[in-house]
Amino acid sequence: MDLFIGNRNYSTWSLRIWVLMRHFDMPFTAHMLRLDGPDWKQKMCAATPGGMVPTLADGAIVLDESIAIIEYLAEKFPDRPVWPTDRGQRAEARMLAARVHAGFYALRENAPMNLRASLSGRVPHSLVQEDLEALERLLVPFLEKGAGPFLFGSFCAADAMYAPMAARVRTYGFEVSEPLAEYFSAIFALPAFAEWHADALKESWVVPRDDLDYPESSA
Ligand SMILES: N[C@@H](CCC(=O)N[C@@H](CS)C(=O)NCC(=O)O)C(=O)O
Repeated sequence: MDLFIGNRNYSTWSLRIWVLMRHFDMPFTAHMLRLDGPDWKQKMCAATPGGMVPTLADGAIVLDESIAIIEYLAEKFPDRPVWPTDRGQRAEARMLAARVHAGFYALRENAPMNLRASLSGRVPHSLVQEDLEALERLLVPFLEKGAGPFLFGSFCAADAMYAPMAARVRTYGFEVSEPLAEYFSAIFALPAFAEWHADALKESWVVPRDDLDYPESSA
């Protein structure tokens, strides 16, 4: 399988699928398509049908939508617990994945993932407070109910979907409750996430629209 990803420092959607595939030891070759530089979009469109990352290509099957990719991988590798094995938990995990796929716009808009940056205090809390409170309401009951350290005990696709939130909270120094802080630490400690993070730190490219310290984006 071929997985097309964006810059590791910034690409939240790529991170989710890459970490999931790496964690569950699914065979794939990653191809990085930069989200910056001249003609980046044309280059992306030349490499993938939709001009988006992540794009997963498995022979003639080409998918560029994260939820569809996750479901495809879950079916292709039924021996890997991509979703919890319990039916109720599986439904809840899918619900949590859908919520972050289609929500938390204030956090996404105002606190773009930027793994190598340390921008504590740079984003006014008022801009993201509602989203942070919604995150607490949504995730903490699952964290308190289970044995941890992940939402349903061991790592699953729902956790992959929330990994960029862990990154945002750390980069911008947002305050979160203890259960959420512990959960985000578990995500950072996951070997697959740590590998992605280490590779992100080696990148030097800047995506101005996602970098609050870059002059063009501070307008
Ligand atoms: N709905 C897509 C979103 C993917 C997405 O927005 N990817 C960004 C990079 S993180 C992208 O390809 N941006 C290129 C563009 O918007 O032109 C998914 O779930 O995978």
